Amino acid sequence: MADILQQIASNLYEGEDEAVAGLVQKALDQGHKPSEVLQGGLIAGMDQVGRDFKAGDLFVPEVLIAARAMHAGMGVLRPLLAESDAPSAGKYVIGTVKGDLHDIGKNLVKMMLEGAGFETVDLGTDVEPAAFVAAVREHKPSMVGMSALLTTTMVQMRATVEALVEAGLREQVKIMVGGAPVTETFAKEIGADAYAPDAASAVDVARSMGCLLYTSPSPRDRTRTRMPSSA
Ligand code: B1M
Repeated sequence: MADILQQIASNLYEGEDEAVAGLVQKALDQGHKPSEVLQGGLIAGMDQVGRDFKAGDLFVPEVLIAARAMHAGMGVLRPLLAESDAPSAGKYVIGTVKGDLHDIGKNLVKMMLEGAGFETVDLGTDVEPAAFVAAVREHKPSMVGMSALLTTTMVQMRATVEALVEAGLREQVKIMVGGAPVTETFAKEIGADAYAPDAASAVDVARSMGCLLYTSPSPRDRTRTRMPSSA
């Protein structure tokens, strides 16, 4: 009998949304932590989907069905990941950049931030630079997070940073970027304050944003750089 986390991963791969939701609940009832279920079940299953999609063994409809199953599992986990007694750690505006419809990773980042006590404003997907600017003006967050999953939409991160500069709002917010094709080097190039390789690191980086910026994906070469002296 496969481990329950493996069962979650394989049911997610098959797009069995009801089974995934039930198994996630069962794993929690058995004492698995929400973060274990997320990493070892849901993300593990979606990683396999990604590998097989890349290899041409899966096609868009199958990926969408798997994504639906991921959402079903996340529906069970969301309240637990968001549970926190802590006062608001800060306001965080988040969105997937213009031209990009991928939202699973962005939603995970958002959930983890909420779990860590951040108040989030989710702009959704395909977010124009002007919409990020308007949200910063309206909500006055301490941080703005942008997600991109396509190499072709990464340029929108730069455009958004530039739009914030032009609007005179750049100095009022810290900017974090992430998503599979995004790197720390790219983050620095476009003038973002921070990069996070995954949802858990996004929380660490956001928490430490006041004094320490940038993490790298590999623990071996993990570096943290002090903010420029202006901060
Ligand atoms: Co798309 N897709 N997709 N897709 N898709 C990728 C990204 C791709 C790598 C697949 C591949 O070819 N191997 C490829 C991009 C190639 C490239 O640009 N180099 C690709 C492509 C090409 C496309 C289309 C163009 C396909 C087509 O139509 N021909 C199309 C584009 C649509 C558009 O956006 N305009 C498309 C469509 C889709 C679906 C709609 C079918 C679906 C999205 C459903 C949805 O999101 N609601 C989909 C999916 C599911 C994928 C894969 C398989 C999985 C993405 C995912 O959800 N991963 C993906 C392959 C892959 O990534 N291996 C792929 C799980 C998620 C938990 O990880 O999003 O990386 P991720 O998020 C992580 C970190 O990156 C990080 O934390 C998260 C959690 O740890 N992170 C942040 C993310 N955002 C962050 C922000 C932060 C910090 C960290 O701070 C703000």
